[in-house]
Amino acid sequence: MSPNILDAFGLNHNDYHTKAFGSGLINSTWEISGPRGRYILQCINKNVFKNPQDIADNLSALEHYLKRTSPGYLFTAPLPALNGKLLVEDSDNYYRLLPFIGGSHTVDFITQGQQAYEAAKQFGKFTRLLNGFDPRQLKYTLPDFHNLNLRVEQFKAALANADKVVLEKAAEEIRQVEAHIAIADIYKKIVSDQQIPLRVIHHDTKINNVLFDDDNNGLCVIDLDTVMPGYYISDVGDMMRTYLSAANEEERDLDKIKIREDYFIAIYKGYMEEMGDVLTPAEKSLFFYSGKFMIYMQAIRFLADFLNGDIYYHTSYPGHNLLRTQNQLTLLKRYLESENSLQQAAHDLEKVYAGTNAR
Ligand code: GN1
Ligand code: MG
Repeated sequence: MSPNILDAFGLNHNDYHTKAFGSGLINSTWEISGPRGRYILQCINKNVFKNPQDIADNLSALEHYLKRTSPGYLFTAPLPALNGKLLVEDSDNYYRLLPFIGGSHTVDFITQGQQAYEAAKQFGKFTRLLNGFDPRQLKYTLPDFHNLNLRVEQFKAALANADKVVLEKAAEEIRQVEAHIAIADIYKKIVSDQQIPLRVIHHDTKINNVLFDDDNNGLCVIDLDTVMPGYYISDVGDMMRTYLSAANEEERDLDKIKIREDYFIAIYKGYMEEMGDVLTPAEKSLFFYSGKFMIYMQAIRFLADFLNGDIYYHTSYPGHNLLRTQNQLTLLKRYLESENSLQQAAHDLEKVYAGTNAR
């Protein structure tokens, strides 16, 4: 990052200390500290977000709405640069500056069911507070981001274009992805029958996108680039994908991938405490499916990137994306093995959370 970026935000780069912060696969983040306090600086990858102005427009619209309807809600909006714009550009990237919320912290590895509960509650709360906001007012910052139909098409295109050696290396993973295509067929039907409504959805519900206070209560959700119209199965599904197993998507020892049923229950409780009154019966019936949907889609995306020669996700060793694919396929397998007991747990909880008035 060039020091000019800080200057553009009115922070003299000689006075501010910069340190890497967090661990995203797409955007880079720094903590900036100096005379006027602490900030978060984020770099937005131009190759991924083709039109970052859409992000800024979405955030302004949401901030405006929430200020009026939920003034106490902590909404982490970016700070304007000296020229009044929310984004500063150099040749490769866009940058934005956010206030550092004092007394807050993020969590990189989820180690307690309580964290899953708090996070699910924050993601549920976000969508609930925006229930009166027409999602169609938002721009698609990443068009077709969680469109599983398109991800399947991209995977097929990658298959058609991949070279023979790569195809051989991934033969078993390709077979497994094809064997689970029914997961994509269900999605196709959900969309074509308009079974569930569009809502304001976060689309990146990893644990490090939640701010916690010093007592480990959830404060709010952050990293709002992918907030756009979507289906709730994206948010709940990505929580399943990233909270249920103690071993995350980078784990190479696949035996460590196990489903923690108590975390599933925690996600259910946290999310439904907020959204139990809002979701339709059709949406609720897809609660378990949401995990299949997101785990499968991530497996496909990692595999397509491997086949394409690692052009999208940051990789740090050869075969990294193939390993991630194996990891996600293992997670999917474990998740499906737990289906009966997880479905039962959701069913038992449904009576408790249907109609509880969200706070
Ligand atoms: C990317 O940048 P990060 O790590 O928050 C990706 C997500 C994937 C995730 C997998 C814009 O998120 O969709 O789930 O990697 N974001 C984008 O780790 O593609
Ligand atoms: Mg992120």
